Amino acid sequence: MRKALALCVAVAVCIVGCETGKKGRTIGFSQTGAESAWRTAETISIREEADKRGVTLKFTDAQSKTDKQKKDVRTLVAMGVDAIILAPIVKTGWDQVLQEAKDAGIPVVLVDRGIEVKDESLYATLIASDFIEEGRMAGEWLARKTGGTCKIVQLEGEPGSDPAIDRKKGFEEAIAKHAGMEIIASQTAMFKRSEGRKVMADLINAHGKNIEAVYAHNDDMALGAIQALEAAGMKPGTDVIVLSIDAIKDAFQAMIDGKLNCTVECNPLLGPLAFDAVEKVLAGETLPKRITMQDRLFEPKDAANLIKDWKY
Ligand code: GZL
Repeated sequence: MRKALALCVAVAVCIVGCETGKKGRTIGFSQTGAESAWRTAETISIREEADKRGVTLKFTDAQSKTDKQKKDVRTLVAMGVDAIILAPIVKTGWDQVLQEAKDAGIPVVLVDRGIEVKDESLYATLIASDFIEEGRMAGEWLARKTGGTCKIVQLEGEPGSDPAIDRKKGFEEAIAKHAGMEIIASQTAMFKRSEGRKVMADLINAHGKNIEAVYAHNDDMALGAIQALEAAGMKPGTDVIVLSIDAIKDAFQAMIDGKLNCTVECNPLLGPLAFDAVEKVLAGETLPKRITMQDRLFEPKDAANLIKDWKY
């Protein structure tokens, strides 16, 4: 009898211990900031997944400042977290910081934006969309829509960021095949809606009715540009074609309202994949260097069906 009881107690202690051990993980998440609705959706996805898995999340918000983000990562390293999830504002300048994480035995999983480092062992994997493909899809759509003749203004994302660099590259490669497609102005609006409105107002003052299309690297800037076009008495979606990337719910609404003509998907709900990757790395598994999200292109005809159940 006593032996059976001792065995039960031992088994119970093991279950609690194992469960606690799994739930005892502390993971750092270095977020870029809160520059767009997309970013907010990504933050919610990571937080919700941490809660679901019983993980303690140490969240840092770089407020769109690269120097602060490097300090944030150093703080997480000093805390001795088990792993770091990093959404890097910019592509370059990460070698030293990530070497410190590696030296501390803390693996790094990149989400949503890539980096350029000399030693690729400094991060376990990158979970992100293919931004060149997103830009290409947008450019090819506009070429089809306009028959290959169009004067375009481009609203670019954060300078030096992976999506801004590659969405520009993909779009410009696609339109280069059409002699009649010309980018008459290209300026950053930092992925922000308010900046998109301000920059677009300036571009309207400079180029006016010469503008036939607006290509924005994200929906927030496109929605700001739509406000500026309307304030100038122009009709976004009809006089001026507007296209962008992210496919947030507000973009579907703008398509239903006839003000946005196209948006390319870029899924921000990366929490489950990010924590799957963290758990595999902590279990000693080697991951593929890149896990690429698949993106679709949406037009107004798609919006009404999708908007009701759309998650971000
Ligand atoms: C894409 C992400 C971009 C979004 C923007 O993975 O980095 O940053 O397209 C966000 O909306 O600000």
